[in-house]
Amino acid sequence: MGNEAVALGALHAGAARGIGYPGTPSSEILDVYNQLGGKAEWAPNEKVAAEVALGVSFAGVRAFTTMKHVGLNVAADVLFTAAYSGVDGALVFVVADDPGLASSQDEQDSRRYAVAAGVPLFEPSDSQEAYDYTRLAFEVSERWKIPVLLKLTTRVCHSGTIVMPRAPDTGLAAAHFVRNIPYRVMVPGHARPAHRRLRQKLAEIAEWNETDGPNQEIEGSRDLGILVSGVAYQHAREAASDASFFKVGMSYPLPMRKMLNFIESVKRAVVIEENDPVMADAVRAAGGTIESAPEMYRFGELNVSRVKRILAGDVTPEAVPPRGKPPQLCAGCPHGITFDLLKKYNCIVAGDIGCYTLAALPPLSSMDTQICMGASLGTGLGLRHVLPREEAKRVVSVIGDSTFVHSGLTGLAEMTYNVPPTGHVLLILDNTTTAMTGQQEHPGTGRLLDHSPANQLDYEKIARAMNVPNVGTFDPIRQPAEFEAALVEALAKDELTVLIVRRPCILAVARKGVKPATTEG
Ligand SMILES: Cc1ncc(C[n+]2csc(CCOP(=O)(O)OP(=O)(O)O)c2C)c(N)n1
Ligand code: SF4
Repeated sequence: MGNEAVALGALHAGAARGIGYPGTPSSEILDVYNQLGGKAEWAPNEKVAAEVALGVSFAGVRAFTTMKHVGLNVAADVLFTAAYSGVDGALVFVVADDPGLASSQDEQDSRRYAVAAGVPLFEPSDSQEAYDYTRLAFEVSERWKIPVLLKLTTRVCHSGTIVMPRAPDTGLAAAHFVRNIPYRVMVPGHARPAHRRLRQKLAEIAEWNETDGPNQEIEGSRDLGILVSGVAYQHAREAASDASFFKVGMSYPLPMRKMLNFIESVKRAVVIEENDPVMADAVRAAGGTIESAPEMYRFGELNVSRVKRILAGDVTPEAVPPRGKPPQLCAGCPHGITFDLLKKYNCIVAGDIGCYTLAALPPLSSMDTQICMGASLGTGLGLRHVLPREEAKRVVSVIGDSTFVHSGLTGLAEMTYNVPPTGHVLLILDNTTTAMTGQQEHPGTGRLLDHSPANQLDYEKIARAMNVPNVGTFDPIRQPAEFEAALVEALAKDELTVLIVRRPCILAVARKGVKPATTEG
């Protein structure tokens, strides 16, 4: 599997540590890396993960960080300035995009981040390349002292092809600290020259990509030439096996001279790329002429038949795939009880991301907003601030435990700082795991990535330390009446209330060998 290949590649590249935050389709990488003997850890969120990885690289050794595409939004602050500071060992951002939104709130294209931040980006098209490009990403990062993006997509992460590994890297430097204040303290006076250094590095890397980059020309008929990257290559090869191909392995900085030569060498040139027209725009900006997919193919994943349609210029409506069974909470999921209650009291629910987001769908239909991780606090407070009193009093923010640790803590600080006139009610749904992405640990579970014991955050103490006047913890299955009474009381008050709704996810309990810290009996 592509994700396993990345883990093996990182291990063979001698990475000292892999740090990430789970998110489909990237989540397996760190677990596999840990099973292979690598040092892996979950961070509270992607920004922290990227910062820890940057710190590891500042010690002169190799580090990588894993996340899904929206995680890069959270880590972007680190990425942009780390591009200026540079790294000392190596730093690879492994980012998994989700074209078609199999399990995400948007289908952004991470290649745009490489252009915006000014960092090299590799795009594997199968497991072998996932392995090879992981190794190459560490090498490029170390050679030019620059963070490197490795962009995966769902099909690359979760499909399997045979991988031939290479001998692991040896003779890597041990961790050590060398003071270098002008390069690592990004105040304006240091950042201005750092920006110039970054552009110089990118110019050099662009030249390297022209001559030595992992780009491949596949000879075929000169009647049709296809410029392609990532998994789109697999679909295009099958859709037009006679064509010539120029397959881009490093998509930023692009090997533009080679691309233009290829385009000029064929009668008809078409770019096939998933999601955004990144290469199409770049070719045209460089003066090249190339056909690209009509706008309708920008949405969703490509496949062989869609590529055939693009090549045929077919813009008739596509067949709508049969609707699958809508996802639902597991039977007996503890989240169900909470949303039954919120529905009963006609609450306006500012929701968040996790299994509990399924409460937005019928039959519960009892979540009103969901934007990004942690947004339940801010959006709920915004509604409370301006809605007429009777409506404002019905607003409740609901967040899962992993999401609360990821990005709810600052929202809670906002709740206690800019207090709405009607107060506010926050429910933390503590099922003692990150259920949605496959039961990963986090700082609130009291266990590390390998499930060994660790410090456990205490949400009650956190809320009290932030001066929330009403705080309580309830087991919705063992204490349904008490939980309901506390919710009713909280909705009636013009005060701040945090209720921790604690009941382990039934799948986490069932998982062999792992006993949730708060499971009773
Ligand atoms: C920035 C970002 N990172 C990762 C994800 C993937 N993701 C979605 S929900 C979630 C956490 C779910 O855990 P929790 O809040 O505890 O709810 P549960 O699924 O356990 O009910 C994660 C990691 C995401 N959507 N956005
Ligand atoms: S995996 Fe756990 S949290 Fe998610 S729906 Fe099932 S029981 Fe609920």
